[in-house]
Amino acid sequence: MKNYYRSLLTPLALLLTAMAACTRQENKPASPTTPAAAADSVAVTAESKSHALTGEVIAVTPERSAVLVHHEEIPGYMPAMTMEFIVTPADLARLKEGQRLRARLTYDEKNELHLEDIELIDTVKEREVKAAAATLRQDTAMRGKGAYREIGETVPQFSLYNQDGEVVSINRFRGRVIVMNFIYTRCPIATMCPASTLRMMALQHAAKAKGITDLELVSITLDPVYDTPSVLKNYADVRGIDSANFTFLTGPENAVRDLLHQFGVIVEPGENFLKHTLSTLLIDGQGKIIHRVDGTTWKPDDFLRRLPAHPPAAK
Ligand SMILES: [Cu+2]
Repeated sequence: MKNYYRSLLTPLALLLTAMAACTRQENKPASPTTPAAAADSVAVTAESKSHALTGEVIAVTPERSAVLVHHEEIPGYMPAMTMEFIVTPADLARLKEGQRLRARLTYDEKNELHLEDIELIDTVKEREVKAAAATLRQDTAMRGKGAYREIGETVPQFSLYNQDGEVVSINRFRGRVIVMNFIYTRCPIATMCPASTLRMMALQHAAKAKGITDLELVSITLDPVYDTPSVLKNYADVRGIDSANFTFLTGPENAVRDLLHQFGVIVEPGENFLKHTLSTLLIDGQGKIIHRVDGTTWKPDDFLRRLPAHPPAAK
């Protein structure tokens, strides 16, 4: 583990130097003298002119192409408040008072506020996901220092949203073998999340070619605020991912944080970047972790060989 971190120090230092050179704001990178903090680091260089927002429609004002929304706190940016936002004509036509929504807050050239990528929140589903997050929170807190799930242990219970906005509980995959990893869609380092997704796709194709029908690929986002279901759907679509047995999951920040904790994935948010480690896990049909590889070196073939007994290959 230590060597693994250390081997990443040089690319990290190069990356951070490059970032400092090309961003206007000075980011304060983690000191490269602390190996744990300097784990697989990546940068999100996207302008901070876009923020994830969750709120409730208070009024629709077509004459101004706007909606009045009471939004929740936007961490690190703005407290909860009621504000007017410009929306597209299509959104204007479908939005109604009392609806809960998730959207991206952006500014135009005139510094007017807009809401984009609006997703209506199903309050029944939201309650289910929040309840599961509360249970997970309790479980993580109770386990304390023992929260990390070792090989041989069972995965925690959780419910998140998939790329179609459906609530997916881990129990849905009972009886099926899961290969799980953790990524985020804006990861700019080709050898990190993008490569991990390509390997998941390669594994999916290889398993299909071998006639394996009980495999599920699950990618949980490290960046749930940005990676909403529609962002994940777009990520899957542009890569031509077959979603039949490849699920992307997102959900409340606290739930994702607890899962990362239990699965031993480290994420450290910076001002404009996320630093994170990578882990890929193999979970059997009873929810038991049977193999894991930390870092970027996992091989689809290795996981394919380790899949537990599966139906005979189609001839
Ligand atoms: Cu990444």
